[in-house]
Amino acid sequence: MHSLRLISSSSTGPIYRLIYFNLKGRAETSRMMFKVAGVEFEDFRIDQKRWQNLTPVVAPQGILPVLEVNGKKLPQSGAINRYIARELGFYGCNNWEASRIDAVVETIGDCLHDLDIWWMIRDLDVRNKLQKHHEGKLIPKALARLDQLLEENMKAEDFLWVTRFPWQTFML
Ligand SMILES: N[C@@H](CCC(=O)N[C@@H](CS)C(=O)NCC(=O)O)C(=O)O
Repeated sequence: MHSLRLISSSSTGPIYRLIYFNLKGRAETSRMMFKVAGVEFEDFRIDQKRWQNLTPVVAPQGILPVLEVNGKKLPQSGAINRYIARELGFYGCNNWEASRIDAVVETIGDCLHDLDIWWMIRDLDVRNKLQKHHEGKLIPKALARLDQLLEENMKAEDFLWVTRFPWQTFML
């Protein structure tokens, strides 16, 4: 078993450990935020073969990612990303900006949800048909909505985020 070493972001800052599989998947946005902000965290990657044995210890809910902050556990990638974004300054400058960022994140989420469904289908015929539908309709529509939101955000005069990445950037 890996030693559960703790790394501090500074002598006084919180101790972060991000636990996930050795994949980008649902943890890469969080990893990128830590890296770009220059905040140390333990990038704890679990070998999928050993996952069943480790589950109760590292992930009481049986799913990853889990973020530990000073030993306290937070599940759900959306909650983890928002927590890190707020802590490290990637969530706009006010409630309006945060909500505009959320709108982009949710639009990306719609797309990922469709891809998740496609990915789960094992029947190749059904999968290919769905892929055509996704490529022809769903994804272009979602991307058009995304473009529209991003353009509006960039034009908005009251938007101060040009000085700091919004966390949606790390999902794109
Ligand atoms: N909504 C959750 C979904 C988490 C999830 O499904 N994680 C998968 C890996 S991507 C998992 O832990 N699977 C292990 C298992 O089901 O045994 C999130 O976004 O964190």
